[in-house]
Amino acid sequence: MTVVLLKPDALQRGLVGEIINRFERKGLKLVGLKMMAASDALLEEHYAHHKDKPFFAGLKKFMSSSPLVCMLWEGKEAVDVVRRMAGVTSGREAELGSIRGDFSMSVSANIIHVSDSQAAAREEEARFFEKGEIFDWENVVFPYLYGEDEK
Ligand code: IDP
Ligand code: MG
Repeated sequence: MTVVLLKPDALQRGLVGEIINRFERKGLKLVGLKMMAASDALLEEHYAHHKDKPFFAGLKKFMSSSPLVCMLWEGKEAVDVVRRMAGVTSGREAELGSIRGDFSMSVSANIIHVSDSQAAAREEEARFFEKGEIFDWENVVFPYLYGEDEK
């Protein structure tokens, strides 16, 4: 399970469907989806590693300028797969074909947040989702998404 947040630039630019489509086509399973207005307190916790950086005030302003679209995606090695699909932090440096590489020209307005480790994914799941907002549904195409030895 990994956490994906679509940032205000994704919502404003009408990229929400495009991005969900990429994860669906890849074969990831959507188990949580909602919109949320990010509070200052939530952003201070989520971006604690940047709290003392000069760009922090601007980052908070950007992240609370429109709602976030929050998602939980499940799949084998989902954290790593989704990280690679998002691309590196700077949209200018991100590989073409990645979400940031295809849609962003910026280090800050870079469309998407994704969990960067299993531990971060667990923390972020608890930070952004209530238990009742997570759905354990059976994906009937599962047998066709993985090989016998991967199930
Ligand atoms: P990540 O999102 O690729 O994991 P982090 O270094 O964890 O990158 O930074 C979190 C977010 O903070 C970035 O996605 C970006 O929106 C913003 N950010 C990071 N570095 C800068 C910067 O140098 N200037 C402005 N914003 C930044
Ligand atoms: Mg990060």
